[in-house]
Formats: sequence, C-alpha cells, structure tokens
Amino acid sequence: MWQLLIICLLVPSIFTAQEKWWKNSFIYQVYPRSFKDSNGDGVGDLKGITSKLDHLARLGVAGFWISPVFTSPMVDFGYDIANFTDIDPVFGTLADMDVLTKAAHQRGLKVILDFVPNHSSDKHPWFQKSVQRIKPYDEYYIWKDAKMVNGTRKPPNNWLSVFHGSAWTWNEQRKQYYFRQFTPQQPDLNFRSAALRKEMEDVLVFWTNRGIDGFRVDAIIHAYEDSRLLDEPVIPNSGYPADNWNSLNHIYTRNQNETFGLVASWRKVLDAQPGGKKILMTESFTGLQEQLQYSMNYYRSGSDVPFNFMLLGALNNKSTPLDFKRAIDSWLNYMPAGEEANWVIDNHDVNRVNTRIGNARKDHFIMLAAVLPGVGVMYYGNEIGMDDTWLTYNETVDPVGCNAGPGKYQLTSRDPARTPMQWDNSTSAGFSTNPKTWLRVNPNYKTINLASEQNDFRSHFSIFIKLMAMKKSGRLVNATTETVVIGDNVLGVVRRPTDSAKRLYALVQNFGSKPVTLDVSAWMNIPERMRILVTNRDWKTFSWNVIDTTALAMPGYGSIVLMPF
Ligand SMILES: *[C@@H]1O[C@H](CO)[C@@H](O)[C@H](O)[C@H]1NC(C)=O
Ligand SMILES: *[C@@H]1O[C@H](CO)[C@@H](O)[C@H](O)[C@H]1NC(C)=O
Ligand SMILES: *[C@@H]1O[C@H](CO)[C@@H](O)[C@H](O)[C@H]1NC(C)=O
Ligand SMILES: *[C@@H]1O[C@H](CO)[C@@H](O)[C@H](O)[C@H]1NC(C)=O
Ligand SMILES: *[C@@H]1O[C@H](CO)[C@@H](O)[C@H](O)[C@H]1NC(C)=O
Ligand SMILES: CC(=O)N[C@H]1CO[C@H](CO)[C@@H](O)[C@@H]1O
Ligand SMILES: [Ca+2]
Ligand SMILES: [Ca+2]
Repeated sequence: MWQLLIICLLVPSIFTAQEKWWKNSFIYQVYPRSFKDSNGDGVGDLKGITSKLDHLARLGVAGFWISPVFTSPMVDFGYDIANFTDIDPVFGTLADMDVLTKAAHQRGLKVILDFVPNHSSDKHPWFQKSVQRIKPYDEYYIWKDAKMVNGTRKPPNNWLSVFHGSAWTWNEQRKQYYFRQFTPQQPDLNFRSAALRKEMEDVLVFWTNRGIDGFRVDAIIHAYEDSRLLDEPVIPNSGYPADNWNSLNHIYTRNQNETFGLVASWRKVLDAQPGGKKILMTESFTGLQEQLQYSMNYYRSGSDVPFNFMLLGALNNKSTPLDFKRAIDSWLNYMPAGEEANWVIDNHDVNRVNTRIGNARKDHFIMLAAVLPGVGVMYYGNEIGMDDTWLTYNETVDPVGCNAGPGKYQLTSRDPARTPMQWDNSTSAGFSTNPKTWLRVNPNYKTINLASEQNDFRSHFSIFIKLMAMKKSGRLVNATTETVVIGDNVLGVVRRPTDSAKRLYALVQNFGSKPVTLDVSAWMNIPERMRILVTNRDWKTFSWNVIDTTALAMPGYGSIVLMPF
C-alpha cells in the first residue's frame, strides 16, 4: 500500500517534467521595441515587459516569445545580432532578463526567446575575425571568390537577397564575396563548420541555464544553401523585376535537406537540459503547399510548433469557406500522429490581421484559432484588435520599406504592424511617458486601447477573454475537428469531445456581407438548442443566451461560437 502511495506521489512529478505545457494553448509574441517603455526613451524594453506580465497572465496564454533583445546595431531591429548571449542596452541588461524570467515563472508563464541562427551582424566579433581569416572563424561564414567576366568582378552566382538585389556582398579586405540572405549587415553563418554548430548549441544552453523555456527559431528554411552554388532557375513570367527575390525558384537556398538534421540536433540539446520540457518553434514562411510539405518534416525533426502560416499568408479576404476547409483539413490530416496543430494569426512581418481580412471580420481569425485544436500563436495587440498604422515614407525605418523607396514602401514596409501597444488613452497610449516614440502611435488609440475595451463586454478584448476561458477549460483537448461548408459563404467548425460527443463546441462564420438564416443543426449535426459563448458584431443575441440552431439568423460577416448547456 505505501509503495503505491509513493508511486502516486512520484508519477505526477515525472509527468510534469516531461509535460508539453503548450498543448491546447495560446502563445503570445512580444515585439519588445513596441510593448512597453519603462524609461521614457520611446523604445520598449525588458523592464517594460516585466511591468506588464500581469496582463499576459490575465490573458491566460501559456507563455510568450520575445523578438530579439540581444546586442545589435539594429539595422534589422534586432535580427542582426552582434552577441547572441548578451542583452542590448536599449532593452536593458542580462540581470533584467533574469528578473523578467523569474517574475514570469511566478505567474505560471513560460518565456521563449528568439533564436536567429541563419546570420549574425557584420559587427559580431566572429565576422571580424572571419574577414581576417583567423581560424576557426574563417569558416564561420560563406565566402566565395568572385567570378571574373571579361575582367569584371561579378558575384559567384545569381542568388538574390530576400530583401532585394544580389545576395553576395564584396569584402575588400578578404577579397571575397560573402553570402547574406537578408541585409549586407547580416552575413549568413556556415553550418557546415562543426565549430560554428557547437557555438550555436552553446547559445541554447547559455539561455536554458538561465531558465528560458525554449526557442522560436527565426528563418530556419534559410539555414543551408546548396554547396555547389548552382544558379537558381528564373521563374518564367513571374511579373517581378530580375533583382527581386520572387523572380527565382529557390531550389538551392531554402529548405535544404541538412536543415532537418540541424533542427534535430537542437532538439537533442534541449532535451538534455534540466528543468522541464523546452519548446522548439520554427519559422518557415513559404507558400501553402510547400509549407505543408516541409512543416511536416520540421515536426519529424523535433519542432513542436512549425509555424502554420495559412491564416497569415495563404488565406485572406478573397478565400472562400472551401479554401479554409481544405487548408485546415490538410494540415490536420498531414500532421504526424501525436503532434500539436498550430495557427499563427499575425507577426511582425506582415500587415495586421484587420487589414488582411478586413475590419468587418476583424474577430474571425482569433475565434477560428481558439476553436481549432492545438496552439494559437498571437501577436501583441491581437487581444484588443489593433490596426495597422499608416506612416509616411519619412517616418519609415524598416530597411525593407526604405529599400523600396517613396513610391513603393507601402507595399513592403513592416513598420505599420510594429507601432506601440495601445494600453490606455494617456500620452503615447500608455506605452511611454515620452510623446515621441520610435514609431508613431496609431491615432485611433483614444478608442482602441486595453483600458477602454476591458470595460466593454462586447469588445474584441472581451471576446478574446471568453475564448481563452473555453480553451483553458480543457474540454476541447480530446475532441475531433470537423469542418463544414454551408452554401457559398458560411464555414462551420465542430469540436466533438470523444467521451461525450453531445457536449460539443461549434463555430459558424459568415464570409459574406449579407445576412443568412440557416439550419446549422442539420448541416453540422449539432444539438437544436445551444448556448452562445461569443458573437462578433451586429448580433441581436448575447453571450449565455440559448439559441435555436435550426434557424440561426446570422448578420453579414457574423461569427459565433456555440457551447453546450
Ligand atoms: C558576449 O557578451 C558577453 C557578456 O558581455 C561576453 O562575455 C562574451 O565574450 C561576448 N561574446 C562574444 C562572442 O563576443
Ligand atoms: C565578353 O567579351 C566577349 C568579347 O568581347 C563578348 O563577345 C562577350 O559577350 C562578353 N561577355 C559578357 C558576359 O559580357
Ligand atoms: C533530399 O531528400 C529527399 C527526400 O528524402 C531526396 O529525394 C533528395 O534526393 C534529397 N536531396 C539531396 C540533395 O540530398
Ligand atoms: C482585403 O485585404 C486587402 C489586403 O490584403 C485589403 O487591402 C482590403 O482592404 C481587404 N478588403 C476588405 C473588403 O476588407
Ligand atoms: C520628408 O523629409 C524631408 C527632409 O527632412 C522634407 O524635406 C520633406 O518635406 C518631408 N516629406 C514629408 C512628406 O513629410
Ligand atoms: C517572421 C520573422 O521572424 N521574420 C524574420 C525573418 O528573418 C529576418 C532576418 O532575420 C527578419 O527580418 C524577419 O523579421
Ligand atoms: Ca526604453
Ligand atoms: Ca543561410
């Protein structure tokens, strides 16, 4: 009997150690420059994040990932790292990071850091030594001789930068070109160097030793390039100019086979660290089909959350309910058994969801991500329905926007989605005491802000809080997922618990501007009477009301989550 008792006491702690704490949760992305400024310099920082942890705890997210806060010349706002194991003074100190981590853990929140392995800053000491051919640093980057064409120096091949123009930059001192997928100040690291691979593993260990719960790996698809340096095929009639990255078919510079082994090696490193299961999330932004194919390989290589960008990239306000059904079903069907699905709503690289899907449907994606199984990945401001901020060319600071020039910057600049978090209606929306912030605050902060939405039971924030309560109830952990297309314009999703199929949750979304009345009970095989968890806008009924699903009257762009009663 006493042995049994000991086993009972021990087993849960063993499970806790191995627990995938991100199952059936939301994970929140903090863009640190824009979350909260603690010292009035107009730029967000670590102490600022620490001061807002109660907000994240209240949302009920499992944890948050922070875009890079490491030492950086800030050419790409932190994605150009000059020291992978130190904090940039703009954001604070290592001690501030430790305080943040501890305070987050006290609130039950996990802390995830951005790991940017593809490149360093050209100011990183490794690069400086590589330029001087000092061993072993000489091989930490990708160096090649020029191709001489009729006595003129040319890059080794036709590869292009994601951010525009040739991907090769001439270095006068070393008399060679170096390869860089992004800006010239972000030279690509060479993962064929064993010494470099070890350095990057040490970075992971450095942070887990300080209590970090895992990593979000940036731009993983770019980690390796084909060593033969063959020209990439030009896409016929792509419609893009010859120096635009989209004009080439990237068969030699993306998702090379070795990438999967690299991810697996990091999984091994993380699994060997004490202190609970570490999460590994991988960012692989490509087209829908390619993403489906490669994401499954990233799952098999040990990524827990290979970002599913279908809501962010592939599906938009032109997509039909059938497009949604196909995209959702294919991810769930392809996913290896035992893995967790994920749905990324927004990030710092694209227009905010309200722009992509249209303000009339601004609540649709968060409702969908909450009802679908697995992990919802949200971006700061999603909880209050923040909009893009339209900036002039003069106000633009993103290198991608600046490169595009005054005529075209609006097509490429990532600044509109990066403006300060709107906390309240005071100076700079409560983000900073400084009226001048690194990017201008959206003028709509007087109405769209956390403080005012908290007091409005029909606000985007209130919808989000109710969805989180559903997610956290655990009722949908063991539940099947059915997607249903009703007519031309309506999508239905049913989550049917395997142990009590009648205690189900259902989502119905009208993609059209016209009201419709439908017998969703028949279409979706759900009870004739259900209780409303949330509705988006223009509904005549409210949360907790009981509704007749045999004649559900939906307003234009209506969206509703139904629950059992
Ligand atoms: C990074 O910064 C730390 C702390 O300042 C320092 O000890 C370390 O040498 C730096 N790493 C490199 C590669 O310069
Ligand atoms: C190199 O020079 C030769 C002879 O002048 C010329 O025919 C050829 O087109 C040139 N090639 C390139 C790539 O410019
Ligand atoms: C990469 O892996 C695929 C599938 O395993 C294989 O068909 C292909 O030949 C491999 N390519 C290289 C360059 O090794
Ligand atoms: C649809 O999305 C595009 C951006 O992808 C946006 O410009 C347009 O305004 C949206 N349309 C509607 C009706 O919201
Ligand atoms: C942008 O800045 C330049 C130089 O500071 C100024 O001459 C110009 O008028 C500004 N343009 C706009 C649209 O504000
Ligand atoms: C979504 C994302 O993280 N994109 C990043 C990919 O990597 C480049 C270079 O590091 C960044 O500029 C992007 O923001
Ligand atoms: Ca600051
Ligand atoms: Ca690379």
